[in-house]
Amino acid sequence: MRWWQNAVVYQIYPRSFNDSNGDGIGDLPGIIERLDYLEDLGIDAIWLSPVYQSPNDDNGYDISDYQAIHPEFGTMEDMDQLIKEADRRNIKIIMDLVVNHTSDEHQWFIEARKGKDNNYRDYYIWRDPADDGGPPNDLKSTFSGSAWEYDEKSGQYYLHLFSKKQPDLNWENKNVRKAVYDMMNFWLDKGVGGFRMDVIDLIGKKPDEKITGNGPKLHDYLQEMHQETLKDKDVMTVGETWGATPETAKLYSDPFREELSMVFQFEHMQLDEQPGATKWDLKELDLTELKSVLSKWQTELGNQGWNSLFWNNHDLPRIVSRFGNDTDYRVESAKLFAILLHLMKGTPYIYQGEEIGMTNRKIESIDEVDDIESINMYNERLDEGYTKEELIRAINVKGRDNARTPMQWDDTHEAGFTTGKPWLPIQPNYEQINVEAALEDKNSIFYTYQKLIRLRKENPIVVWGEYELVLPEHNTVFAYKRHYKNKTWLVLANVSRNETSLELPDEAQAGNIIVSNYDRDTIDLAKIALQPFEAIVVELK
Ligand code: TEU
Ligand code: CA
Repeated sequence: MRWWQNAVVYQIYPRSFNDSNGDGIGDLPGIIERLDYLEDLGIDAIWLSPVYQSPNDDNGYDISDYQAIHPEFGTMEDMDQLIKEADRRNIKIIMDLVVNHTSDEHQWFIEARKGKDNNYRDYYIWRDPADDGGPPNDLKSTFSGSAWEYDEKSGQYYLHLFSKKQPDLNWENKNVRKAVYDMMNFWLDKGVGGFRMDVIDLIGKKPDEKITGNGPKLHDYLQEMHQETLKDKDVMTVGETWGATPETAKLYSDPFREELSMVFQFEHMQLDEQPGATKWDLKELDLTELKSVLSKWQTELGNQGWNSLFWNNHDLPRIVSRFGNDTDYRVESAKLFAILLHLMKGTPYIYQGEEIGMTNRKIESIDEVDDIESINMYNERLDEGYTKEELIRAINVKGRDNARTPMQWDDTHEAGFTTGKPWLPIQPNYEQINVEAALEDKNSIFYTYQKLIRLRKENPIVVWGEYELVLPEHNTVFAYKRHYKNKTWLVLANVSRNETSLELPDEAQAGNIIVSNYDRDTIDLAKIALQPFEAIVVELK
């Protein structure tokens, strides 16, 4: 067994975690101050969103120096200290590796821009204009508009699949690859526990053929990377792969192929958008689809891959507001989604604030928005004729600021996040929803997460048990079993605000109740009445 197979990872978005010096921006010393809290929760690793030098066009995902810490987050000494202090608590630090692109203020791009014969020119992707002088083709940026930006000086365009301040690196250039591997080894030598690899499925792109994800050389690069950096190191790696299917996930994570430990797949996070459209084109979730997608991932990887399990990250809306109910059943539904996910096979990830049931942010106008993706989409779609109201609604439902409001630590000034003014406003509900209150209430969401993490450590059935979906057609109950040796656990979750009756007369007798979000201590499987958003895990006799 590898250490990450029974581990739980906690994602920190450093700008919004904890500010130690009152400038309104979370920082590395602020994280160190809260390590005891994370140890108490029981996590094994922290995925740290980028803390590198950056002009912050995309909040740190535009890196201008991979081997320097942004002064707003602290110093390299602080970083070393964080690794050391985390290690004392048996917590590993997983760095965010953003190597599909750099910042346009990275030294490599500053050089490359100097002209066609510069030594760094080929570190990036340049093309001549089309015959009409326009961009080489109609590839689009994820952040709206063309993926090509014109460079006056050389009369060529460069590729940027994200903002124009995030030029794409040319992975076909072996000097680029070598430079990335050297940088990774710098961090590995510092003792980091691994990498989360930003949009790694894009590095094999063939822009002239309009292939972005899953390009022909992608797996060659990852195998080469493994040989040059990860080999023989006891680290975990997780690739961010929006387009992954179970088939391609196995290519990344089959241990014999020596690429990555696992990937983030996003199929379950795209079920509330219209098929073939974008995340902004909203649709109601159909629970049977969620059940079938997650069950497919649970069963199809077999021994050739490993799942990562998540509902949230810094790009996604809060799960309790998204698929749960953040008003009447906030506590119940937050626990329900925790139980559903943490009883599955794979490595669970918790995004900061999820463990206390933090909610989406509500905005009324575009001036309140920080996220570049939302702002660009808003401007583009206004021009296309959408109304302000529908765009604000889409941002309220799907915008990335939803997950980025500062962590709510207590009910004092600015939720205990900062002594100054936070970079993004604190949510008005911080007086009720905060860490201090959660720690004082033995029935809080926090303690459900703590318990679920402990269950994984103490019960091989959670780590290794075979998964079986029960009642696939039921449109409000998500139920599944895990089987291991001669044990079976049944997970039952009523994903709705209505009481739901259920009959499972053919089941074995219910035995011990392992977890429950309604304080239940018995259950009769022949006739079950599930409360709104009730979730329960029971061992079968
Ligand atoms: O995200 C990849 C990505 O494609 C997202 O922009 C995604 O499409 C969108 O946010 C969905 O809501 C990664 C990082 O996680 C994100 O924060 C960065 O902005 C992006 O890469 C560029 O580095
Ligand atoms: Ca600070």
